[in-house]
Amino acid sequence: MNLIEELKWRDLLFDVTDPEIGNVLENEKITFYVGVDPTADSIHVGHLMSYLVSKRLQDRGHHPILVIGGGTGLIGDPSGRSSERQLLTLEQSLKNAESITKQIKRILPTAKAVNNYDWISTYDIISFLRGIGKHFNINYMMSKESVKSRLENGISFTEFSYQIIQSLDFMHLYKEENCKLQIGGQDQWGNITAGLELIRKMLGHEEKGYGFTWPLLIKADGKPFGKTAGGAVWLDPARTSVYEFYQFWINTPDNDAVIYLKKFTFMNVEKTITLIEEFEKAPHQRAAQNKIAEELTVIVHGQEAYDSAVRISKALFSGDIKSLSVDEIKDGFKDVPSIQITEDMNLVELLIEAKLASSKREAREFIKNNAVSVNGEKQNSLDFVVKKGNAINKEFTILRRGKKKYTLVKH
Ligand code: 629
Repeated sequence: MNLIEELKWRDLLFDVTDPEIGNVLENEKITFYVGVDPTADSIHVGHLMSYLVSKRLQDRGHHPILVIGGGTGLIGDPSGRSSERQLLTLEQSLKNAESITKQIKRILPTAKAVNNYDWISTYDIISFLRGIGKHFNINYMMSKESVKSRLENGISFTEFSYQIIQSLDFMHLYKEENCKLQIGGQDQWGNITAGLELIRKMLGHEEKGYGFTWPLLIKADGKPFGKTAGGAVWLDPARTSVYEFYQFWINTPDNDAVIYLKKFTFMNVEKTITLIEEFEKAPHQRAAQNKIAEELTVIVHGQEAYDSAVRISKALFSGDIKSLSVDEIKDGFKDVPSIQITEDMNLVELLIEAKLASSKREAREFIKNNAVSVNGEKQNSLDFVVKKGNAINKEFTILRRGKKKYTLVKH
């Protein structure tokens, strides 16, 4: 299977500007690019596809350029948005660009990363309007989905102009880096084709660039990919802990698992097919989810962080939390119900306070039946007192009733 066939098989091709790109990718090693705007100081799983598709191209010998939109981030892409964006300050945009660059370089360590502020900021208004603006027809610009869909509710001249700025990037990279291809999500089609147009008009009609897009990811339940009850799933471990990131993938519904396996993992096609068969025979064993979670956690956070996430998950499942570090416990118990106590407390009363038992009688039953553990150790004495002095890090105690019911007690 060649690259384009593989991308099709994985359902990663939505549109191509020219079917000839298949042969180009087969016969040449080309430079290509993908861009991101630094709207926050971290990217989230919704941005991941750019770098995973780039990795697939790089693994076949093509050369990625990662454009971090310190400049375009100051303008605001209207693509896929129903309303005007809040403007970023220059300081924010450049600071965000810096931290996003680090994240992306972890995924693609050998790729070249550039900030488009470096060239966009050099244009003055007269040379921009005369030299670039003359190549853009207003009707053409208004026919782009990103603009057309906004005409009723309004769009500023700033966002309207965005496609020109992204086109400048493609032309700049085409000229300076011999970059022949731009890739992006489905919503980027208008910006990518505008760039190709500018390349032909300014650099000559014999010049040939390419573009392709991948489809927007929609979950089997119709909801957008990448959002949980807690909001976006970020790559920055300070926003979304590695354990939460791992759990996000582990919780992939069975209905989405085969699709994710194809789109997100890097096993070759044969191995992927074998795993799909295995998964479909025994979905309860969750082979697909485990593989997806493993590969993505390792790619984004590294092997050690992945091992730690697995350790936390196993410990939560088995109740053996003694093997965890304080930080691992903090990560693993972040979403577990918690209560605050100000004094040492008898276990019977504490179980009621924690809503793990509904009465003293029930609490005593649980304790006598060996169903209660404190910090990973079974407690069957009715007189047991939970003390701050014995708390983990002198901060918290973990109560467990039965297999699954946990409460984090904060002292
Ligand atoms: C300068 C900036 C360029 C080329 C591209 C860009 C960024 C682009 C954009 N992309 C989205 C973003 O940054 O806004 N104008 O949030 C986002 N992208 C990933 C996928 C996307 C797209 O980062 O392409 O389709 C989401 O799946 O929306 O010279």
